[in-house]
Amino acid sequence: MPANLTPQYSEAEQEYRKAQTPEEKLACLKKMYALLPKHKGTEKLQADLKTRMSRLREELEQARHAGKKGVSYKIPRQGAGTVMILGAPNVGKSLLLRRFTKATPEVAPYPFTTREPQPGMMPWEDVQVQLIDTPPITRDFMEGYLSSMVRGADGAVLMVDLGHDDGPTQADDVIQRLAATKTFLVGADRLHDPENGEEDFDDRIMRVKALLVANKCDLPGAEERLAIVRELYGDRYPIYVISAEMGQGLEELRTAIYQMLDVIRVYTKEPGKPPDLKAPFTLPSGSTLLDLAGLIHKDFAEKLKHARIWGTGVYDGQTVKRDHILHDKDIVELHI
Ligand SMILES: Nc1nc2c(ncn2[C@@H]2O[C@H](COP(=O)(O)OP(=O)(O)O)[C@@H](O)[C@H]2O)c(=O)[nH]1
Ligand SMILES: [Mg+2]
Repeated sequence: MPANLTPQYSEAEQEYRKAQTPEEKLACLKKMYALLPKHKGTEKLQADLKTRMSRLREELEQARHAGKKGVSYKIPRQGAGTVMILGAPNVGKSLLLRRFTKATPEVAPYPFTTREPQPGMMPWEDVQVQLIDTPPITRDFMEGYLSSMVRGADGAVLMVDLGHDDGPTQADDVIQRLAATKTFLVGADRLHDPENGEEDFDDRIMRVKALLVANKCDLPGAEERLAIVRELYGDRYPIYVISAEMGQGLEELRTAIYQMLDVIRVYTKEPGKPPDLKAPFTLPSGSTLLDLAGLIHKDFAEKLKHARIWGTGVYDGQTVKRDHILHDKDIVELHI
């Protein structure tokens, strides 16, 4: 340690040792540098402080760039599937989440109330679907993290405002914004359409099942605007007409959202015991007995010998093999 360092310098140095973040460290180093007597005896220390400061600046710069690209929200998947609620500002996304779930996002008559994605669980019969309310998408702006969230979801609800004249075209802005990130909202029947053609060779392209929800059907002029919506989107998406405010169409929509997931429910039972009818497993349609076993426990898939099934296409308690295709509401007794 060179001589004649001031007590202030030593204090600053102590602070530096305790600093937690790169920002704090940099601030302390700056202070130390300022307090350091500049003469030949401290030259080495001056150089050392400068090196450390420039390293920290680099580190902060990199973090800032990474941060810009990578603000992401990790919402753990829950329930039978995850469906994003998408749309322009003020179309009623947050109110829809309130209607279907216990979540309480802010609902307000001005745009950009919702800045962060907000999940909620929507009950449907004996299962739950995860809905995620999102910040608005406009021609000019979409939160950077949204496209990857949409790509990771099982489906999307694209909301259109029947309450004002821009509603129909605003929906197209949402579609285009996402398309610019190679994320395409498509009707379920187009998910694996051979006419998608060569697009299918581009592995950055992601198609996400969507249905279109025309909201605010209670407002004047809604009918005329609905006609435009049908004209513009009717051949691309199934259209559900609702009023989130008044409650029209909500139960049909609830069922449609669940059905969009294309899953089946399967109940399990242990030999000699009644089935657990409270907590079904959900699996993609077309899943086999082996898929179910793997979902319950990876050891189960290996050890599974056969199963008995009560349900569709079998007689009660029929013994089936591992590749048997399951149906909605089957009750399965696994034998390992
Ligand atoms: N008349 C009417 N107003 C609605 C309906 N749905 C939502 N709103 C209103 O539209 C405004 C925006 O709703 P909000 O859910 O915050 O929209 P978001 O920005 O898409 O989340 C609020 O004042 C709601 O009360 C509806 O079906 N009918
Ligand atoms: Mg909102």
